[in-house]
Amino acid sequence: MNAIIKVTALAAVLAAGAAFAQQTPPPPASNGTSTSMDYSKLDANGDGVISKDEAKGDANLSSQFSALDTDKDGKLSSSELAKAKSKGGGY
Ligand SMILES: [Ca+2]
Ligand SMILES: [Ca+2]
Repeated sequence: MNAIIKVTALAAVLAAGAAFAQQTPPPPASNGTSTSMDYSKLDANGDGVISKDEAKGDANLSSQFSALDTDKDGKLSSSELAKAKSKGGGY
């Protein structure tokens, strides 16, 4: 009897744990460069860089995309955005 209660309790704990895990949103992919600006919002897939598609969410950023993409890899990294910001170009 005791064993059955233990097993039942264990199953309940496991079920609760699984439910909890499913409800927990995945942690944001932070590469140590989390910013409070719209950057994280624009990074729709959370890979830490803004692709050309993602930049379309911001008309200003989109229009300056090629100028800001200094290494021409088709993505804006946080450092590229930081450089743009330090230039005082809005982005
Ligand atoms: Ca992205
Ligand atoms: Ca780039």
